[in-house]
Amino acid sequence: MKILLVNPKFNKSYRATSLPLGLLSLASYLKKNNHQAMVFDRTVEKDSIDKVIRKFSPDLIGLSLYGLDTYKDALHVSKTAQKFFIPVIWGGVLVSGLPDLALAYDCVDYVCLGEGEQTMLEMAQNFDSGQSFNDIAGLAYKDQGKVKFTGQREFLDLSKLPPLDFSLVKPNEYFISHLDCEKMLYLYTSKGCHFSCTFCYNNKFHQSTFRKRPLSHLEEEINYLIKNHGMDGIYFSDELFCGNKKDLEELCALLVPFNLSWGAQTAINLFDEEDFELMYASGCRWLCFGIESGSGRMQKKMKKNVDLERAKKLVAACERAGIAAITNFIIGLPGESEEDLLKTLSFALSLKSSLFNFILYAVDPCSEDYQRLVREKRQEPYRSFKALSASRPVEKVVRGINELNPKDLYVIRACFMLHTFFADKNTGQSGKAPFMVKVIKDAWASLMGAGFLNFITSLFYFAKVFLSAIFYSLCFPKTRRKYGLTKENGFSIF
Ligand code: B12
Ligand code: SF4
Repeated sequence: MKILLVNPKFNKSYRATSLPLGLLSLASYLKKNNHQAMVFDRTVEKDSIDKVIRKFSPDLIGLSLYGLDTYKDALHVSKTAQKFFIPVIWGGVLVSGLPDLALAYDCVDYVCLGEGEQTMLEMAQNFDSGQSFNDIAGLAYKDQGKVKFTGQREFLDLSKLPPLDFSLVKPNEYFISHLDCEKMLYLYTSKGCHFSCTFCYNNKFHQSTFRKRPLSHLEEEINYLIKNHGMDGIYFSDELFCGNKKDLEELCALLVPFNLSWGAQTAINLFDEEDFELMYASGCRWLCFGIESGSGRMQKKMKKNVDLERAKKLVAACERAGIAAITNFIIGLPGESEEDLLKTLSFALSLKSSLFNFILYAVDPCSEDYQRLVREKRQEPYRSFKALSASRPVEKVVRGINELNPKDLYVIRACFMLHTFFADKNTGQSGKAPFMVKVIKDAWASLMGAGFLNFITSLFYFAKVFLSAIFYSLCFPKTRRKYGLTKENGFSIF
């Protein structure tokens, strides 16, 4: 079977910052099993979809949706496929949680629920033997206007999958400069996470399972990417990076000889102080910790259960070891009170963290929160992707789920955004204002790589974000004082 796997565009100017690893994994598995798979990433390729379909002439077209911004382009591709009478399947985190919304479009024939390697392989095998797809586990499809599910698919043993075949994509298109490296790529060592935070998609998508990939596969991939493309850094995009000590020691031992800079996002509870030295010695230069809230009450409520006192010590130890600690907080959580928010701010300000990431809460359709809020009638069920995109402004998100003032949330986010942008704390190798330098470098790369028009659109986007951050951080001094975002606490640009 010939399968075209398409990564849809986000918007006109945005270039993907990551290889489409999900599609690449599907394509590598299909190729290993003697099917013809092509990955076409509309965020980097220029050819029209019409031209690609005519040239490759696929039997099936698959699209990956992991963010709302992609659904319009996914529709455009699917409608084009329909004109050629080619069946279309949508997959990815977003549609796995909302299959009926995807199937409401006429041009979408199937939705893959959860991971797709084995599902796609069985589709290809059934196609070749002339059988229908309707008894393949892990699918949703329409039957006389009704959505039908073919049943839950077992999780695959990841050693059954081949190493990612990077000859199917153009890795150079995805290099990013990040803190200490210029040619960083996203890779992953595992799938899923055994925790069950109520705001996260993992609970439903991975059913709180955690599976490791064979390290030999990762080693082969790194070797290939260094030798053929000069990769000099890795961002491990695992949900739960290095779930235990043994995994961490084995991974660090593997990474030492490559002499790369690397970083990861992970749960802070998993580490001890001495782990950071081991990680630093193998090239780790940044770690992104999901702390989410400084309120013990909220930690329990969202089943995150970070031990805040321990987290504080570990963040300091991480920085001492020369690794930039990037701490993530979510503000505007369901049931969050002003007292909780004040605790989060006071906790964040007490951290020895290099960089902060304050995210405004948005209900993930795949999460336990979504189910509960809909049940309690505090959240409208999502009825279409269009309605879902329209529900994003914070005023709408916050209304009904907590007692916070949306303006306060904007001010807090803006202050931390600027704080991080200008931060020049010593983070070992990272030098002065690493984020500001990075944004300037990215803008330059965008000018050189993607052309003048793209540069102007990106510049416009950055200017909008930047000016809005300046507005919120300058125009509400009372709010800033209320949350301690003052000069004395290091918010010196004001
Ligand atoms: C790298 C990454 C990105 C990259 C690009 C991702 C890409 N092109 O693949 C960047 C940085 C651009 C990005 C952006 C965003 N991301 Co992101 N991202 C990730 C991350 C860290 C890794 C994704 C990955 O590569 N996984 C590994 C591969 C193997 O798994 P996979 O992608 O899930 O693919 C499997 C299945 O989903 C399925 N599948 C996927 N596509 C298809 C297609 C078909 C046809 C089939 C059959 C199956 C199938 O099979 C694949 C193989 O098993 C995940 C978290 C995670 N660890 O998964 C978040 C994640 C996907 N992102 C998320 C979010 C929210 C976003 C943003 C909205 C953030 C923001 N506020 O801007 C944007 C959205 C982008 C947009 N504008 O639409 C959420 C999605 C939540 C949800 N329920 O939708 C996640 C899960 C993080 C989280 N924990 O909340 N992201
Ligand atoms: S937020 Fe992080 S720790 Fe919690 S379930 Fe999701 S991936 Fe796991």
